[in-house]
Amino acid sequence: MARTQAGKSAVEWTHERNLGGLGTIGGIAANKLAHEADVVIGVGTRYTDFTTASKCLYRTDAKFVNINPSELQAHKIDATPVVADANETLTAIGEALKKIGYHTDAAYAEEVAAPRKEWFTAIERLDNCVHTDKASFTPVCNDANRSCVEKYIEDTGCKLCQTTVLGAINHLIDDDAIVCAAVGSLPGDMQGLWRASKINTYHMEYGYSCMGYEIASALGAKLACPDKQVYAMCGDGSFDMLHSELITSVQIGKKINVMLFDNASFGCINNLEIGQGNASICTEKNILEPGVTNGIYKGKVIQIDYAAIGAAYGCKAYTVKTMDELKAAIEDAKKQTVSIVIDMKVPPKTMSAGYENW
Ligand SMILES: Cc1ncc(C[n+]2csc(CCOP(=O)(O)OP(=O)(O)O)c2C)c(N)n1
Ligand SMILES: [Mg+2]
Repeated sequence: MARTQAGKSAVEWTHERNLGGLGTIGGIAANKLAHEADVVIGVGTRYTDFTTASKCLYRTDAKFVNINPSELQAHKIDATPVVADANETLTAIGEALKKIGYHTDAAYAEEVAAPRKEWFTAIERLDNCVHTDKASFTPVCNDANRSCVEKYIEDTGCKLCQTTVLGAINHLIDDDAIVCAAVGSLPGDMQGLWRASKINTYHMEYGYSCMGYEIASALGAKLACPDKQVYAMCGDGSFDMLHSELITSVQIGKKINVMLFDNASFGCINNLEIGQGNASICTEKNILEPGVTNGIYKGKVIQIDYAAIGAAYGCKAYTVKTMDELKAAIEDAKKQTVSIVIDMKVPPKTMSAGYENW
């Protein structure tokens, strides 16, 4: 059982057949099995490009069965279409299998359990990345612009790794809290690493990668589920582009929590830029040095006080530079009734990298 971004919290992560997120930004376990699958049953999926890794995720002779109430979606990827409600269809299939006494054989169960374990190991490692010193630290995205990590640490004094912060948030917020995200490096981190303990607690915009959807969607989730804590997982670039619903949330008294990962860059775009052999042009938030005209910004890292921005809007705001500060901020934020901004300073290149499928 592998999950798309939209289906992420349809099944709890603790389910023994749950292999986590799949696709271009998915995790190791789901992608490994997807490569080998002879039959793929798509439940409600639209097979977006990220889910199929531009169709290279699957065997060329794999057969597809698509259960989807939309005929258009059910016919995608040359599938055998089942135009029907997913719940009713899966219940009917379950009953039919029960009648013939079908169960997963032990060898196949083992085949599924092994990569699941591998997924846990990857999560464990990324939950615990610590920067001690340059010589002993290898960032997860260890590319030709690797020196931006130490530059960030030198200019800001902050060195919490992004995946470690995300893992801590996963542990610290309530199990039934709703997390929203949209763009940047966070959808990849969350598709690969986020553990959704309860159903319907994960909302990701990942059809169009729409910057600025994080905070707007968090307010929408809060209106739909007023009793839940809602967290917008947001990059600095996305926050810069659009966060006006934060003001609306204050205005209408609907509390949302903005978890702002400030790596002072369009981090994922910088990774792609460098990965394609380019120079780092216009994707790092450094000051432009006098006389430089080639678009390469190598002056001091711009340190934006996002907590001050949040406070100016009337939010309760926190700046986080250490793990203790993160824990204290999340716990204190739970007690507040007004919207929250937690400005977390994380060096670039400390997000997760791709697994098996780009
Ligand atoms: C409206 C819009 N403009 C541009 C892009 C291209 N784009 C995707 S991610 C990204 C940078 C996001 O930066 P940030 O939010 O700081 O996330 P990070 O990668 O640093 O985690 C850009 C420019 C987009 N997806 N949507
Ligand atoms: Mg960023």
